Amino acid sequence: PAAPDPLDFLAVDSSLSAEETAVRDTVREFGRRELLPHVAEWFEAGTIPDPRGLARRVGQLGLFGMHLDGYGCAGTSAVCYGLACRELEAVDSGLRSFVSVQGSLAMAAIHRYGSKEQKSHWLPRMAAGEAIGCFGLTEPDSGSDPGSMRTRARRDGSDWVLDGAKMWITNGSIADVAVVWAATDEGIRGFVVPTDTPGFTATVIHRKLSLRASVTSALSFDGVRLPESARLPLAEGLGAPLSCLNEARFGILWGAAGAARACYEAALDYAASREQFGSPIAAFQLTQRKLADMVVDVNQAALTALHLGRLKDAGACHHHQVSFGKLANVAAAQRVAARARSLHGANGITLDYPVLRHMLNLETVATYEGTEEIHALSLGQAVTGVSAFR
Ligand code: TGC
Ligand code: FAD
Repeated sequence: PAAPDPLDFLAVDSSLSAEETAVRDTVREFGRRELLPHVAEWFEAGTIPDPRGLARRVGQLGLFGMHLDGYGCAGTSAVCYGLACRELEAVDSGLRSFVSVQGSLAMAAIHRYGSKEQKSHWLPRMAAGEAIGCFGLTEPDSGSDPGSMRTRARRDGSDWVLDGAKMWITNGSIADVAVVWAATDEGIRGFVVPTDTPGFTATVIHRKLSLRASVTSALSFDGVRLPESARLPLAEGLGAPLSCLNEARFGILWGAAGAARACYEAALDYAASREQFGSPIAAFQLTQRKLADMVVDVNQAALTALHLGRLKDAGACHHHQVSFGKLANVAAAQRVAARARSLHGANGITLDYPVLRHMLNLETVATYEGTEEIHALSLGQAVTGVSAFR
């Protein structure tokens, strides 16, 4: 057999189909040419400077809601969607978030729970990147326990009136439409809220030290009046937003494999070129141990992602298995990023190298879409049959 390729040690990508390989290569090329040269600057500035231009470009490539069928969406496999997330997050977690919030959260919610009118109105524009969506579940006092939300929608004649606040909402201030989850007398319901509706405000959250190349916002609803046609008719109860989270968590477990790979590749390059004590640092046993640990984590994460992708395409991926992937792959990526950063010495703390940027981003990735504790409890529940959330 041929010697393993250091950049794909277990030859994980050798089992990709021609279509999957094409998606991987297209998104990788897009990332390397159009995003990577700018992303450190965006991270430093704490924003994405032209989100509408970026959205249109991502729309042209067909990446928004690419795993959904109809309404202008590409209808690819879950593995293709995962590969796109992997390649985007190899550039920056914030850019994967930009795509996954739109496709896996806002569009997926409308696609699964929306009326025909809601789907025809929003999905084609969102797929094309002409409209940007966000997803409001978390609140200032309700994060891991979304069932405790205080945002309320009450009926007023044939309308609904929405009051409350959401916090930490990706793309909130640049969105045209917000999918907002609220408590009602009938249980938790979802609403499709155009962001120009009177009473809706979005405020950018500043001073983040993680996921800086991403817009994060606080939303507030002050008597936002909505017609009944704004309610997602098929969404009933907390299970509805949670099922959207499964879609986004699936993208994240692939994305984390991409961030891990990028850190490992940077470390491999640096180890070969940086000399100390008369040798490249790659020649030292302690450096090789770090690289060996990285290559194990990177390849295990890639295998886990591909396996869960195959299960998902077969309609057999349970949400506890998605929790397994999110927990395992984000933790692997955090280990890889930390080792890669240390291997870069002082250079590793700058934006001239990608490692600390990824390491900082991964703090968010380990927190959103269910913290590591929440996914550990999900696995605990799955294997013991006992819920320990409360
Ligand atoms: P619990 O009673 O267990 O569940 C309520 C109902 O939901 C069902 N369910 C799920 N359904 C689908 N997928 C899942 N993952 C599900 N988890 C639970 C469950 O079976 C039940 O159904 P039914 O029919 O019996 O009513 O609910 P709980 O209140 O005990 O909470 C469970 C818990 C803690 C797992 C859940 O609330 C949770 O996942 N918490 C974490 C919250 C979270 O992940 N928030 C993410 C916000 S969005 C975000 O972060 C976007 S970042 C995006 C980016 O930039 O990329
Ligand atoms: P808390 O729930 O207050 O948790 C604090 C700590 O307590 C954590 O360590 C947690 O694991 C632990 N904890 C909580 N419950 C338990 C328990 N039962 N057992 C053990 N430990 C527990 N949300 C959205 O709705 N939409 C978005 O687009 C979005 N984008 C985000 C972007 C960024 C950059 C960030 C940072 C967050 C985003 N979020 C978004 C919010 C994210 O989903 C929440 O931050 C996350 O769910 C955790 O909630 P919390 O921050 O309130 O922490």
